[in-house]
Amino acid sequence: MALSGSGLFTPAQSITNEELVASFNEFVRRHNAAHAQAIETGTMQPLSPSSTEFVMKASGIGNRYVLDKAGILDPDIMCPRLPERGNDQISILAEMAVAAARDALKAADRKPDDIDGVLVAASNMQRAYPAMAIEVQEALGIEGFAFDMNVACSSATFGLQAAADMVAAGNARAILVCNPEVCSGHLNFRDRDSHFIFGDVATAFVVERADKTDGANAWEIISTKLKTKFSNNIRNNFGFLNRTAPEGIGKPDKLFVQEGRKVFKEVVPMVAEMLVAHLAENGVAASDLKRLWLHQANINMNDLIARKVLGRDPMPGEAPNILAEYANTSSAGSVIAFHKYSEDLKAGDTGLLCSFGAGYSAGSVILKKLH
Ligand code: CO8
Repeated sequence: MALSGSGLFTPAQSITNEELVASFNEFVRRHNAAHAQAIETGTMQPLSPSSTEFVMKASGIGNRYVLDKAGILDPDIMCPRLPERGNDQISILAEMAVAAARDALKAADRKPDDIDGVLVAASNMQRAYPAMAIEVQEALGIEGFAFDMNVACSSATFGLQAAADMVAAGNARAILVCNPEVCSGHLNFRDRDSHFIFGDVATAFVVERADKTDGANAWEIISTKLKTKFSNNIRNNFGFLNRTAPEGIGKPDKLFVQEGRKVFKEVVPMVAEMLVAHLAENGVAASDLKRLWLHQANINMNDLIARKVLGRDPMPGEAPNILAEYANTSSAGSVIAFHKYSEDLKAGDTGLLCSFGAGYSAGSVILKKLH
């Protein structure tokens, strides 16, 4: 099996740390002013400001692309404003997925006629049904089947394995996997601990038989390994049952919530052990790896995982990081790193694509460049 071409859609608007922190701090100033009396009498704690130095140092994030900058930065709104579209118009998630998919199809030198299945694998779907994947399938004019799947930040690697298995079983000649992530739609921009973490983007890739690839940057899928282990440390309780308990509607737990420190401490060893074991099972030595396309959540986390896998500090460019420009883009992060930093490698070179996140979930994919 092979990953025979990848694609990327990057929104036109972006927000720097300076802009985001200025908006957050204005919200804090207004909030504390409005509750000055309660704060004065000690019945309410004042909110603390955010800082660009903290954000860069703690996460490596300097910027994020978003679908709507104005709504996010308005201290009265602090949420993207994406007007509802009629049912006769393509939905936002499908539109982003289609843009990335066209790029991936071109890279794989494939036409919609060559594809038998579409997966939209992402952290959040914008509606329950019909599946976004079927909308993408329709927009691209693809025959066959399509479905959505959600494994949070690991959606792309889980989607890759699902696609590879279906192609290997002979159920499809080729499958298009799309990862549209509107993280700004479910990020709490009023939460100091996490307001800076996420950005919007879409990636896509084509999976087909290795002996059928025509793409100029095609990679054989040597092996995939997936793991999940239940944890409440990254959670979002938004869902269709919310209206059955109206007292909870609009509460912070209906957006992204995490215990960042615990995630860091628990996920680094889990992922590092999994990657090391996966490489050993496939007889791949760390010294054989030309590149690590790690999940892009936090620079310190990535440096630690790269060090544990390689047994030394990564050399510049060896474990490329896109956090400074894109922030955490959930399932799309490691695919962006792959998309931007894989073409320069030679046929026969080996690389490791990896994801981790809510669930917990983690995915590892060993790739070898075909041509
Ligand atoms: N500005 C200034 N100071 C701050 C800020 C801020 N914005 N936030 C916190 N601080 C302060 C804290 O109050 C604390 O102060 P003190 O020491 O006085 O108590 C100090 O800074 C240190 O705080 P932390 O210990 O929380 O800081 P860390 O160094 O741990 O960094 C991170 C926080 C960046 C969140 C870090 O813990 C991290 O990145 N952890 C891993 C997170 C991760 O990988 N999560 C994966 C989630 S993604 C996923 O699975 C997909 C979900 C679906 C997508 C959802 C889209 C919205």
